[in-house]
Amino acid sequence: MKKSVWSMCGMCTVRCPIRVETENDEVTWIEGNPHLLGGALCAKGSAGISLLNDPERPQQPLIRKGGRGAGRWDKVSWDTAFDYVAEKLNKIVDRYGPESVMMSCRGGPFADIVKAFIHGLGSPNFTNHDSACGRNAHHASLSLYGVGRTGFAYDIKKTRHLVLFGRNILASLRVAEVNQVLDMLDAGGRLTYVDVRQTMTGIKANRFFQVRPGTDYALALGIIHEVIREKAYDQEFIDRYVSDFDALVAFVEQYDIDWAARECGVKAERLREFVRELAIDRPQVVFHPGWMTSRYRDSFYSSRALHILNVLMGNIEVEGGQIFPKGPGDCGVKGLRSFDGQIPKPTVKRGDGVGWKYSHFDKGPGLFHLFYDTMVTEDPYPIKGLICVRHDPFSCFPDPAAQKEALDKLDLLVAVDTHYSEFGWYCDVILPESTYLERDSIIATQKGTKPRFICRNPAVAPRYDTKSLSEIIKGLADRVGIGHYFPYNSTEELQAWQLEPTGVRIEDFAEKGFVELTKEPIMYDRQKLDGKFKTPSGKIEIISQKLTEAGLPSLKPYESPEKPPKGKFRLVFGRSPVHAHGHTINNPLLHELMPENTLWVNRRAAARMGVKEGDWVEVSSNGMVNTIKAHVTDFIHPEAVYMVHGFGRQVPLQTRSYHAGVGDQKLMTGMLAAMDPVGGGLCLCECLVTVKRSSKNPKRMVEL
Ligand SMILES: Nc1nc2c(c(=O)[nH]1)N[C@H]1C(S)=C(S)[C@@H](COP(=O)(O)OP(=O)(O)OC[C@H]3O[C@@H](n4cnc5c(=O)[nH]c(N)nc54)[C@H](O)[C@@H]3O)O[C@H]1N2
Ligand SMILES: Nc1nc2c(c(=O)[nH]1)N[C@H]1C(S)=C(S)[C@@H](COP(=O)(O)OP(=O)(O)OC[C@H]3O[C@@H](n4cnc5c(=O)[nH]c(N)nc54)[C@H](O)[C@@H]3O)O[C@H]1N2
Ligand code: SF4
Ligand SMILES: [Mo]
Repeated sequence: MKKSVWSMCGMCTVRCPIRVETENDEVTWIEGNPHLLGGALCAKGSAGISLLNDPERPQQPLIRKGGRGAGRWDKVSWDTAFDYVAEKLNKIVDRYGPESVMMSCRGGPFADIVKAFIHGLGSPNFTNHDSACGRNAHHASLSLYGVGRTGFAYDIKKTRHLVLFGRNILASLRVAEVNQVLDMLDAGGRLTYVDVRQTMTGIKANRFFQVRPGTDYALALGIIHEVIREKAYDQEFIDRYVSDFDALVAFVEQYDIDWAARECGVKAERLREFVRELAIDRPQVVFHPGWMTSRYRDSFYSSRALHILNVLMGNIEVEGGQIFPKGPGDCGVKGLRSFDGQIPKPTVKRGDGVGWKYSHFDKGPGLFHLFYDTMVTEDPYPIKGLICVRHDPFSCFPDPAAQKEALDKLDLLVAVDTHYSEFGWYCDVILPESTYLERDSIIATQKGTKPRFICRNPAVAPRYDTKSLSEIIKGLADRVGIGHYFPYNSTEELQAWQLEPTGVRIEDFAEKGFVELTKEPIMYDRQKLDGKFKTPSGKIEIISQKLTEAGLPSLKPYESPEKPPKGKFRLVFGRSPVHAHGHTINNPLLHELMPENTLWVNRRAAARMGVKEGDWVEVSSNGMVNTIKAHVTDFIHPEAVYMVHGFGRQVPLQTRSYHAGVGDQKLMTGMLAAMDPVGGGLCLCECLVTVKRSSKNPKRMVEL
């Protein structure tokens, strides 16, 4: 029998809306939801079928029987696995208190149920991956506007000039955003791209600045200086909504465009030309603050400077600029009922110090990497249990060996994952979640000018003995005495419970896979934005009161990044359009498209080392040595080498990806605590590596 099912892709965390066709319980076709994406899907999304049918994933709950990481497992029933985990959790709670359990979940709309579990247990320690992703950009946004990274949507389609610093938007992608960029270019919009290497985005751009690694802050300061000198800013918007503009003017006095050009290694005249264009294109100009920009010591300040440029452009709540995402409330509709919203927040202080030791950080998910220190010192209290849902800390954070040392102090490690993650392989228990094609999820809200509710429906029956997250949470909750927070026995009951206050019914999703909460896009009156900026003063704060109270500068003087000594390079990293971090590397189809990563090396630097395209090179840092093939190119700054993140996996049951390529995070030895003290992001780009030609290369014959 043929079926058409509305769902959401799960091959990466973007969760694009999709339509899936099935025949006799087999998936025959996947496409982007035609109502929202015009059918478009990325390579990873299309490879979902080969995830579904891949036997190299956990097929039933597993309990470790050898030492941690030894790879010897007992295959058990769900009841046995739930009982095992619950018994350990109950023991930890009895002995150390509930705060000794922490839970991490890769953010997004489905995290609600995970937060509810850990808060229901009585622990404040919910966390996620973000200190290795967007925390600097998030905290920069909070310090300026009082709203976080998701506090604005970028109206890229209608923008006249999109400016991207290390935001490789066409490769590190979201399908809807790629469509918008292409539409914007077709309509004559401009794209300016800044990176240390050429990328898929750079080659589509009208202008590409190849900068010296780590100098984005200098570039942004120089641009601010020139924008102010040329009076290319929105005076009226600034007078109305911005505090301490004068402090900004005085601060950037020293950073003129010629200085910035010299510091970054780009041409001053091209920068001037760029600023003259901004003057014409504003307010329809978007400076993307960097998703994760590049993780340098001062990335918080470079991201903040990019946010400041948006403010100078006056691009807030205008078409083609930054728009406040609207929610159900803006449409006169009550929001979905939240699981976490029903539960009193635990009052005990967080184990990572966020909110008390570090008062300027957003309490929300805190900062995962800080828990490693807590595990070792047991200050402010011991951490004894860790459950990771859809999160692989050994891929996500630097130095897995150091992480293991800290984790060895814990009594319980659990992975809830669709794959064998590197972390899962080290755990005591793996609870396998069904893939997105085999399961439903809780209903989610997607905010925007036209907010909507959206849901994921199972396309086919689970291939193996796996469960959905809501079933897993319920199974555990019942056994640790908090089942009443999860009042459902089936998906129908769960979704009905969520939808109850909204007036929307589950049948309403049948037509398009989502329910739009407004017919027309909603924009606020730009003259009445008071109250929208949630800073202490209610203004856009150039000098942030919160940072000042924490004794931290809002405008930090620029410091030039270290130049790598001879033989060393700065290790930078990024994504491939055909992989999502580490978890698609073993996917049969995607592995075929990109089986391993390479090390990009600048042609002149390679010539000095006698390295040619395809040669093996040894890349090492602090005693960690790896061998990888070189990709020799003119299109990377000579101070940097680059690799795609996610490779170098070490799970033997994943035969395609086992030891294929190199994991950049494994080279970042000793960097688990290397945090930007103001932004909270890990300084992943501050790793210098030594590169040399490997003895593994076949001897070249000498031509006579
Ligand atoms: N050195 C270095 N470190 C980095 C990065 C880098 O480029 N270099 N990138 C950083 C960035 S931007 C990020 S976002 C993080 C990402 O770090 P993670 O969040 O750890 O990465 P992912 O691979 O997206 O997902 C983690 C786990 O989710 C599992 N998973 C996938 N789908 C599902 C599902 O449907 N259900 C469940 N339960 N599990 C699922 C995967 O199998 C994987 O084990 O890493 C960061 N760390
Ligand atoms: N296909 C695919 N798409 C994805 C993901 C995925 O795994 N696969 N992951 C998603 C996630 S979680 C995230 S966070 C986003 C990340 O989206 P992006 O931030 O756009 O991601 P990256 O590919 O990591 O790009 C980082 C870029 O920074 C550059 N860079 C390094 N140093 C500097 C510097 O000093 N200055 C400048 N200007 N650039 C520098 C690198 O060369 C690289 O091109 O992508 C998302 N989209
Ligand atoms: S960007 Fe690609 S992999 Fe990610 S959710 Fe969308 S279609 Fe799926
Ligand atoms: Mo990310």
